[in-house]
Amino acid sequence: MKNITRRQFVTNSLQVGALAVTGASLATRSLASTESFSAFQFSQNKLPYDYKALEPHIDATTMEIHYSKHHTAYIKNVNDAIAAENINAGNETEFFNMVSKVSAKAKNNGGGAWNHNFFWQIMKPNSGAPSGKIGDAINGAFGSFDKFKEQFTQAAMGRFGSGWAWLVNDGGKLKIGSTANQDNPLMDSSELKGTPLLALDVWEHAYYLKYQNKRNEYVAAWYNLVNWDEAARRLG
Ligand code: MN3
Repeated sequence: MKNITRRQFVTNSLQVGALAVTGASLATRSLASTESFSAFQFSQNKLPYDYKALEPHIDATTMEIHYSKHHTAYIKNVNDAIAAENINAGNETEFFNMVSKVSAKAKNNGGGAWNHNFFWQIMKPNSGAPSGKIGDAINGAFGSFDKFKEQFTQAAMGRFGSGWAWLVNDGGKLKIGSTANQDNPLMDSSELKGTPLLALDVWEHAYYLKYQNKRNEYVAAWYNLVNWDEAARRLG
């Protein structure tokens, strides 16, 4: 008797399941024809160097966990949220322009997806001081590279809890600031606005294995890794 009941239950469930699938695909089709639903999804850029390339300043284990666990999870979670919420953005810019209207899951993971793709790109092994047009821009805006580092370090150290320090180009003016959590200057909700030129991840997951509570040592070491050519390219 129990077996028959169970079999009947399974059969009913399958029928309900089939109806649900039919209903969902009809809904998707009608949405696609009336609202031109976009299938934009974030993707994880390939790391431009191997995990140990930034040693001794950032260790290989931190890089591996940061890239393959944290960043990968942000990408998956934002894409799940985009699909679940039918977020109709055509690209990253549109997504961040409407980010105040999406769920916290979509916003936080979308920020995490974009910020880390950017972060990997603006680092490289064995960098030095900025030169050429980005050097001139830094000197013009902050007085000197040392004064820039002082202000940027303050932004990174002053961010309480998790977040990011940024150098942005706001309409031709270079500015330093910070954001909480995975917020970034592209978000419609962000107080700090502008085109990102540099970013520094100050979440503990970015440094704790090697530096423990010494965020200041991580920030100081990071200046050896800044990809100034990439910052110059983004300055335009
Ligand atoms: Mn991170």
